[in-house]
Amino acid sequence: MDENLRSVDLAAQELFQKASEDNIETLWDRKAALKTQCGFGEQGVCCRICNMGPCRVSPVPGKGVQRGICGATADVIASRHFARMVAGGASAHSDHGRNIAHILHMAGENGNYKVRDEKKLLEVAGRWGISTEGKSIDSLAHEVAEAALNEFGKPFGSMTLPPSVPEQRKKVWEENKIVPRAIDREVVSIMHATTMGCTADADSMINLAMRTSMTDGWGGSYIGTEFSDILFGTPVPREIEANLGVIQKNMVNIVLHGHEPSLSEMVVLASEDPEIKTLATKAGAEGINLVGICCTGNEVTMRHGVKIAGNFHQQELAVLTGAIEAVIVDVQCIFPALANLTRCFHTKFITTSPLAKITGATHIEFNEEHAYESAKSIIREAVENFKNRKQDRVQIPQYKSQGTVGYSNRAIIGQLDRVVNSYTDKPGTFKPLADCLVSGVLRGAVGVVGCNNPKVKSDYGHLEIIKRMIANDVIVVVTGCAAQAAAKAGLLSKDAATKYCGEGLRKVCELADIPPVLHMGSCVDISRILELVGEVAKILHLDMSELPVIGAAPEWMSEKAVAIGTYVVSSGLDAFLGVVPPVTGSLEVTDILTNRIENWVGGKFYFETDPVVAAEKMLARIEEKRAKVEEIALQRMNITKYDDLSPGF
Ligand code: SF4
Ligand code: MSK
Repeated sequence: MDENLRSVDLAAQELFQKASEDNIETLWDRKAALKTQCGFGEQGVCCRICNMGPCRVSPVPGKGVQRGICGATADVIASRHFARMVAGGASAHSDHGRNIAHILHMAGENGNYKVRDEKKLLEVAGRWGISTEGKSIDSLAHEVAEAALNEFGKPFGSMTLPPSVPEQRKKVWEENKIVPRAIDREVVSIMHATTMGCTADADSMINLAMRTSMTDGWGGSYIGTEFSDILFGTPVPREIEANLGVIQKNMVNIVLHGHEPSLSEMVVLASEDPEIKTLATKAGAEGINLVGICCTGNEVTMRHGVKIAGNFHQQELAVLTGAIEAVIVDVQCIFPALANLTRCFHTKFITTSPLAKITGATHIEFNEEHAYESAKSIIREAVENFKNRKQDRVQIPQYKSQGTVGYSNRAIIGQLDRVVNSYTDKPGTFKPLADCLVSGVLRGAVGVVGCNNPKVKSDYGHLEIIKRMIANDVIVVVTGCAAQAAAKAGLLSKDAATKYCGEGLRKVCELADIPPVLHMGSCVDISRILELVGEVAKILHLDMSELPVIGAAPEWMSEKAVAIGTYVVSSGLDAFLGVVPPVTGSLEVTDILTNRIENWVGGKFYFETDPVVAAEKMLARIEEKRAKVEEIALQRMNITKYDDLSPGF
């Protein structure tokens, strides 16, 4: 494939060219080698659940083989596969949340991990119903961590829901029987229900998948975000740079890649250690340059301003610059291909988690009990490797953009407080944002999230959708690799407001001093978006499904995105997928997800591969929801004009 068709990113295009000149394989070559991908798999109608199979059934009703050996139809097979994807994604996010809870449990004044945000700890303790009186910060942290850890295997009752869930939404979940029980229990239930000889009804299967997805967004991911904020600090806006141009020719370059911040936080600290700095100077380097990829990159950029080297599709490209001393990874979204690729250069590929050992990598297990020393020994490997770099093989594309990251909800409220009107009720809420939505200054809000996928041109879908939203006065929030695509394209800069936005959004950005695209963090931080939407809905006395708010994953690839899409829809919002999920071999499952599910929970999936068409549909859907929003809000607040309550912006 022509390099320019693979990615809209000029840095990526330059390195694709280098890879092909040097005969080095990348994901695009492996994609091409697969030739046509399996149509049965792509449509979700190949079942491998028991060893009578695999059974491939026809995606066309009435034509070809209609049932697997046990009699399972395309509807059964596709719905089971979808549910297992949800369970896989929910497990990854929730296990991440659990690990952070364990770290909080070991935090202490004299330990490596400390409580950095006491205010957040007190807030979270309140929401778990834990009394704070007379307790030291450390013992409170342990109690909160224990309460969260008990949520995972809770034997009775249902999951403790955050206070940001509106009452109307809870009722919808109760009516649909999708109030989640314990986090682990729902995942195990899916594995049970999808095993041979259990659920063989698409409606029931999707219903179970919905309940499981809720343990992710409102459970494991929510815990992951809140506890990371307690431990490592709630993000505040900070200026950063993004794209491969952040790699420095004369420095030790270390890529931090993966998801969980427990290791990367310690690496950031260790990189400042005088012993490590001296080692770098002795090795002939001007210093240590940490750069991030994927969600670990998002975590450390939000809290420390670590520069972003790129998103999912740039993990191999960073190595291709020839200037990376080590790629240090924790869990999730890591290409096993990095083992072979790094061998073509001097780069060390260091795995650190027992959950993500990779053949051919150097495994140095991260020991959380001795986190700082452990991080130091990992980073030492990188520094000592500087001398092995072949400077004549170095090619760093000179592309990078500036932007602002770190919009936690507390930070957003902080910005909104700058424009609170004298007689609006009180500062410290999302009310100005709610005002803007009701008045129509902002037409709506869209969360653009998710990965890159070689089935579509890298970053194109993210950027097209984001630009079309902000041009039409729809504010955008971003997480994950979509956030990094936006950062690379300069859309996280405050200047983007003048360059790309409609009049209403531009005014809001000027007054609140924000970019039109707000970086809210990593994939687990979509919980921040849920909290924001829930709180705005509560201010307006609406259900989340009644707000002109939409989620989009234009280039998703991971099971985690399927879990996210499902909890977004279950929370009442539409989810636009730019890559079609493997369910289209079943008309029934496709109909449930893109149509009937709306009657259950108020939101639905759209499968739309053309981002221009997707953007048009999103804007139309926002306007459709808008028509109701003001009327409903006025009615429920028992006033005749929303302006009576507040003039808004
Ligand atoms: Fe085939 Fe049924 Fe076994 Fe699936 S569960 S592999 S459809 S026999
Ligand atoms: S890292 S899940 S490629 S967004 Fe969260 Fe990026 Fe997708 Fe991984």
